Amino acid sequence: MESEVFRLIEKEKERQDRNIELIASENFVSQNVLKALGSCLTNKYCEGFPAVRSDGCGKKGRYYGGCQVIDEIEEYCCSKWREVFHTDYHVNVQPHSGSQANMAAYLSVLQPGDTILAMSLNNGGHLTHGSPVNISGKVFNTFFYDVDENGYIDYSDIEKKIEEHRPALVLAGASAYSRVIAFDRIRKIIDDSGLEKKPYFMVDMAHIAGLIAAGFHPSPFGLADIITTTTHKTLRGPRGGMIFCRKELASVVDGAIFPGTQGGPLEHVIAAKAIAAEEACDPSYKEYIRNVVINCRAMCDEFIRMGYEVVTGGTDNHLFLIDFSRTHPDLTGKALQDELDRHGITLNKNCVPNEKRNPVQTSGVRIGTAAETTKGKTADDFIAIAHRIDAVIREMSR
Ligand code: DSN
Repeated sequence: MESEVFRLIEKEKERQDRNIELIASENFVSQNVLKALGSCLTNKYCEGFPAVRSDGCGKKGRYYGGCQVIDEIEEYCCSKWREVFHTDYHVNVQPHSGSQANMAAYLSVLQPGDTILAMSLNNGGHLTHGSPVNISGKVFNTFFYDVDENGYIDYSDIEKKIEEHRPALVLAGASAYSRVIAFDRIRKIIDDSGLEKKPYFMVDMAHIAGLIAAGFHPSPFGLADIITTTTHKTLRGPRGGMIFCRKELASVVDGAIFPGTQGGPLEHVIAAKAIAAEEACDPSYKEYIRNVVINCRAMCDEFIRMGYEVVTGGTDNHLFLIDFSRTHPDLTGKALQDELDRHGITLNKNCVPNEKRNPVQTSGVRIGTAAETTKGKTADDFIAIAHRIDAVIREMSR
């Protein structure tokens, strides 16, 4: 029986093929990733962890029979991701999403009520980094560090707030920050702090994980105690999450995922994550990420040439933010997002530093180049897209 759902999937596929996709957190996966997602692995319950862990640490053993092949797949996935990031950290590939990975990471080393210091959401941070509307902000006592007047992370603010709030965990990572994050500086600030019990250093590298894997952003491995990521942004894998940690934290991290916050792992997704890791090990992936960064710079520079204000005045990674508050004070991010949707260009509205509007309206947009670079777009194509967006804005401003 042909299902109505397949008609709708086909319709969505046509939209994805036709439109220009500039949402910085999206990408297009390979046919092999899709094949694994649609495989028989979805039929298997396998709560727990592989009976043998290739790194020798973490929790072991499943609560169901018949998991021999599943064990092989999950362990293969873990070892491939260690290869991608050239690390001997323990890795848990079971988180269903970035949010799940973050919550489990917090619960692995913190108690409810403990203090977290994270980047503020309005200035590029992440909803699951302690926002009061997210469970992370309800369970933990969160304080935020800010960006400076140029939009760069204010490292002196991190230093000051560590002394002031004495957090149990300091978090680095962002969903809308276009510059390099100096993980080494934050590590040093933590180490040099006067706190008797040093806070854990956690990095959520979700957005920039692909750049780290390909060597286009400094790595947090060796510096952070716990590192979380999604697998579907620049890593170009299935929707999902992962947690890396120092080996001594392996058991508490695994326990925080299962039984702490999740039940049965999604082994079809884990298989797809393993395929994404294989793909990230291929030399063509480094070339892909190089192009993502080149394309992002080209497009960002073109907007600046046309007179737009870009937060921090540029980009080091796969995204940038346009701030309309001074150049187009009447234009909201939402209005532009909606209008571009009608022109077949997809992006998202975004708060900008010192935002005066609410998060539903916003004064800016976020633009990313990971997805369209996968489709084969070049720097010239991105420059042409910048002009199409400019034409829409001019039309709206008449
Ligand atoms: N929702 C995700 C993003 O768009 O950045 C958060 O990582």
